[in-house]
Amino acid sequence: MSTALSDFGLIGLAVMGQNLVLNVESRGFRVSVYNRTPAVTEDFVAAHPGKRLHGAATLEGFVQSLARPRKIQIMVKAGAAVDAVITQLLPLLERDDIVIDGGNSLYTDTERRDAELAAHGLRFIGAGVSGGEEGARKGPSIMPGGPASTWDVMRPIFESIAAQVDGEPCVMHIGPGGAGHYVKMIHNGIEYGDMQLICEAYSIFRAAGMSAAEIAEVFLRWNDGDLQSYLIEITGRALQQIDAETGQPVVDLILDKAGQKGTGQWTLMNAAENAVVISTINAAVEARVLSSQKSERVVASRLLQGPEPALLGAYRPQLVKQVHDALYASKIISYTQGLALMRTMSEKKGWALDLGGIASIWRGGCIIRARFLGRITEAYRADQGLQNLMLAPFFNEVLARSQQGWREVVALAVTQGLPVPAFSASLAYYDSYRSERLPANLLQAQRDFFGAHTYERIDRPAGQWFHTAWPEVID
Ligand code: NBP
Repeated sequence: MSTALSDFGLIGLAVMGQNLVLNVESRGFRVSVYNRTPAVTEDFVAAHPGKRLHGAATLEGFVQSLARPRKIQIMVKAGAAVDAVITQLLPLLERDDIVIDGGNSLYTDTERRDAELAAHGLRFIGAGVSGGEEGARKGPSIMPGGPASTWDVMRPIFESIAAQVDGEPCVMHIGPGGAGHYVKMIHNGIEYGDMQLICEAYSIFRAAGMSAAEIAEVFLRWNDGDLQSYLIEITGRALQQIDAETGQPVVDLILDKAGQKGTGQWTLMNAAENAVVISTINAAVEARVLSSQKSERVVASRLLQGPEPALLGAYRPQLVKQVHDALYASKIISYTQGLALMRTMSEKKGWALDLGGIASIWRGGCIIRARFLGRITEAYRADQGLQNLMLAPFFNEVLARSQQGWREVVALAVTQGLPVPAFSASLAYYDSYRSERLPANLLQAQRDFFGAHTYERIDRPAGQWFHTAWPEVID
């Protein structure tokens, strides 16, 4: 066996780890691998003869097999397992070695680990990796945080394994500390929004009496237009899949109870902490929660009244176009909100996030990859200080021309008793944001009435606060 030192090491040979290792090796790097359960390492190396792989049975052997400064990527289950691996690694590493956590870690955990490793003279990168198994193997979108000097060391490996779009790698230095994992969390929140919006479009088509095959055809046609995206494409393909046993579309046989792993909820909590509205993503997370309450919904469906369900078949000629517009406009709102949250956190943490660059590295490799992301990059390149994505001329124009169909779809769904929480939350955000005057004047009156919270007046300069002697209410 060769005694050459490896360029890169990876700990955690589950689905993501294995595929990333094969990707790194395929770019000409020698890779050492280690897994807590040694049989997994042995099987993996044995399954790939002739590749520049070194399987280590012990963590000590793994560390010793790496060229310095060591570059070690941890790809284990997010949470306590990452801390357990770091604790075992610490006594084995030397100054300036680089540890990369490529899992879906919470960015605040990354900040804690960053400080802990820095205290030991080690360099830490919290890197979000998106694209699932296939992305890991063929080219993911990578969102690395940490110091810029560490990025410079890792850049050749990251750029060679990342997805490429128009000759550009889908990786960039996101920012210091936990910025990389933070941006990955927002990516996942946006992914929740995209998926729910697609499901609402599907739900309306179902109510119009369309079959899975007919709906698939619509999605696959949309995939050639401005809605082109990985999620639209896989939706079309999923709807085409036939169950071998029953001959029915697989989608029609799947129980309507969605799971979630937590990154959507983390996004909601972060938005609440920072008072940023992400109502579309919020609706998407909550739709999964309500879907999971299947047995309660079954009981309620027999007890709670709603309009008599009627087939929307009569609307079909215009429905496909209207739903397209509702989906496109709502998607713009979802991204607008995710970007607004990143902008707020960037200012708060001093991360200097390049929002246009982030949209650009999401064009390939990751789950939300889509043609439309290039438009977001252009919008931020044209105006670095863009306050809200909807105000960029391209998006303003799309929203203007989509709004009629969008409104009709939401109105139709509401009158039919068909839930479209993400479509309607998106529309409400659009209408609220574009309202010069909201009913918050009455809200301020209420607050002043019960709590003497005071209010500003429209006929006096801003910053002057007034209180009214409201009448007493006798219970
Ligand atoms: P898992 O998240 O299922 O983790 C399994 C790996 O963690 C195995 O190698 C396991 O070793 C190791 N591990 C555990 Br569990 N506890 C450990 C401990 N205390 N010490 C050392 N190793 C431990 O793997 P995955 O699905 O490949 O995902 C890896 C990371 O990438 C996760 O953070 C995940 O959220 C993220 N991610 C996954 C995807 C995806 O599509 N799956 C996409 C994007 C990001 P063992 O073999 O000894 O049990």
